Amino acid sequence: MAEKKVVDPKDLTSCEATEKMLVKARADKVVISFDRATEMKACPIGADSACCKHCSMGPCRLVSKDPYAKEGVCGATIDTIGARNFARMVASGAAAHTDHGMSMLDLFREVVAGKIPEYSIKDPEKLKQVAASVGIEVEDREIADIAKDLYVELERTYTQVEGEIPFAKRVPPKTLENWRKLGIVPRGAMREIMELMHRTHMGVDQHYENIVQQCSRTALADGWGGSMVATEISDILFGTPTPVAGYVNMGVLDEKQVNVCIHGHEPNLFESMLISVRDPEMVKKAKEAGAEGINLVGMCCSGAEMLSRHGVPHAGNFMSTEALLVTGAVDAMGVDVQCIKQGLSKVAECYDTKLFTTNPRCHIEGTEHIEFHEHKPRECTDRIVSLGIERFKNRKMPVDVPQIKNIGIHGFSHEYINYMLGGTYRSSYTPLNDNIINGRIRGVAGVVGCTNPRVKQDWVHVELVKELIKNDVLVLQTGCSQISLAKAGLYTPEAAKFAGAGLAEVCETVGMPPVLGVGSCADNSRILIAASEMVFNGGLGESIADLPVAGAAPEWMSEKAISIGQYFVASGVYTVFGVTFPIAKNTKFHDLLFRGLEEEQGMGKWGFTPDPYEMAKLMIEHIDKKRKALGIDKARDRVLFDMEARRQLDNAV
Ligand code: NFS
Ligand code: SF4
Repeated sequence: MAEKKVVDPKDLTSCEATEKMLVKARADKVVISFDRATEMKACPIGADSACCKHCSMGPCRLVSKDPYAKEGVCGATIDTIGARNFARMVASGAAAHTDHGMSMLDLFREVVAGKIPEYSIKDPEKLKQVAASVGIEVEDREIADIAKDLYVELERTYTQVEGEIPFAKRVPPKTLENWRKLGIVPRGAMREIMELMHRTHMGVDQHYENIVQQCSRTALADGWGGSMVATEISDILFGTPTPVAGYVNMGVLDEKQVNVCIHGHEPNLFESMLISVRDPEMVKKAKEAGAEGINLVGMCCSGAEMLSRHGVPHAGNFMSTEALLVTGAVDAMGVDVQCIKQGLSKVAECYDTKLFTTNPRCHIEGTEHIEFHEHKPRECTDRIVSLGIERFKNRKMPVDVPQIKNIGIHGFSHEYINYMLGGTYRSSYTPLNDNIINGRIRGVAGVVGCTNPRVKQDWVHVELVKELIKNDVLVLQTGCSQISLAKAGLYTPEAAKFAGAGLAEVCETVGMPPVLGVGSCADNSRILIAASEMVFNGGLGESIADLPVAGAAPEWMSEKAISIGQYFVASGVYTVFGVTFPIAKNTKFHDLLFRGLEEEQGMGKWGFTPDPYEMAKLMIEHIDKKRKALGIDKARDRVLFDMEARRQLDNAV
């Protein structure tokens, strides 16, 4: 039998805590996804999406080295096959976000109808703002009436058969005009996703350009639809984030307390859990079991959302979820939907952690299911806590928690950025625009997305972001990427020292970190809104495509990331992905995504490189290209000269 390949943990992750737990897992003979990734050689044909199994005349494999050498049995070319596979990723990713958003809207409807006493409208101001933005009358009206109207209006985001979705009203007019010209303003998400699935069925759409058009429309139904509704409704129900200090990393686990972890994407499960762990009865029970208290921590996106909204400690991102259980310190873990590795089930069993699925959409074979019912939310969360307390009392496993935690400031919603920059009386994006125009800030980048065992965990995120801020690019972040940088200590105002002189000056004046965390992946919609505000404020062009901005998902892995990428591109943003890009090079389809969409359709375009320095270079070059087109490239030269001149003066003294 061949020797198993063992990779040095240092090459698999730059997260010290995760590395320690990987070493421990190996010693304990427990396999986690880092080692499964080494064992599983990625299929090179699949990696390029050069295969099709859409019908049983196949599966058909085209050789990606010479993509036009062969065709599928039905005659499908590489462009059709590649575009169809890509489209299905968009459809699945968009479905995940929009189904999540629809759950939030279901919750909102029930809260407004007074059927869930546990929740209420926490942010009536935001309710009014959102309602007004979609044309609902808000003056002199009861909150409950506005809320009812808003529900009806936002439901169209999903169900509308004809016409534009409500949040199309928030899109800068020039951008919207372009979408209308291209026929990609979304109708309801259900319709767009259904049509995309139909078109990618065997023998339907066999023109890659036409498939890509529906990809854009579907992805926009996610970004400006489902995801945006998820964000706005969560803010209305649970509060709009404002900066809050919070800890990240595995050191947030506390050996002396009952550790409860929530991992997934739906804030309602987490919000209810927060109420459960604070219930004096529950705390009493924990103390009777010998614990000092109950310690609630988050992981992945709902974790990032709770960190941003309430400062709830965050234990780690996607590639740390199994590793966290290896500590032996997690007494109970509740998961809902998305990015939940099936492997957690076995690891939980090995370390005697109580693992529970809670959402009817997500069961795991061999894992106990305690359903979370939105009308009786605490039934589920109380039970998870009780079983966690039970496990604490009978802890059998040795506990080994890496004592590493990092403080940072999180929770920069679009509303707060507005306020922070402009102050209460003149809250606006004008100061941001001014600082971009005068060149102190070169541009804005969104760095988001997953971690992936095919690359060294966190490393690509951290190196990329450091490179960007060093070059005066302000970085907005969400999801697992936000956690990577928080672990690297970039979420403190002091991290301004890593920034270039211009950006550092702005950060110091405003007292903000050079990297702003805005929440979960669904909260990427906040970045879209920020981009629109930059357009509305003036001086930086008329459409999102004119802005000196760029996006990246350097360690992406999920189909959701592809949907996000496509909606950023369709919105006008140059978006660079790392790890691998799931289409064959040297094809017409590739050329369309990587060039044509920008040059021929006035959108953004895709980019790819696994290398963080190259990625930063591509993004900065794009930002500079846009600055030049706006005629503000000279301003920046002057600022740089000023800085240099100042330094020379300093040296002379
Ligand atoms: Ni986004 Fe969140 Fe993380 Fe990636 Fe998964 S948790 S929705 S998909 S892995 S950032
Ligand atoms: Fe092959 Fe065409 Fe069937 Fe795909 S749809 S499996 S390319 S025959």
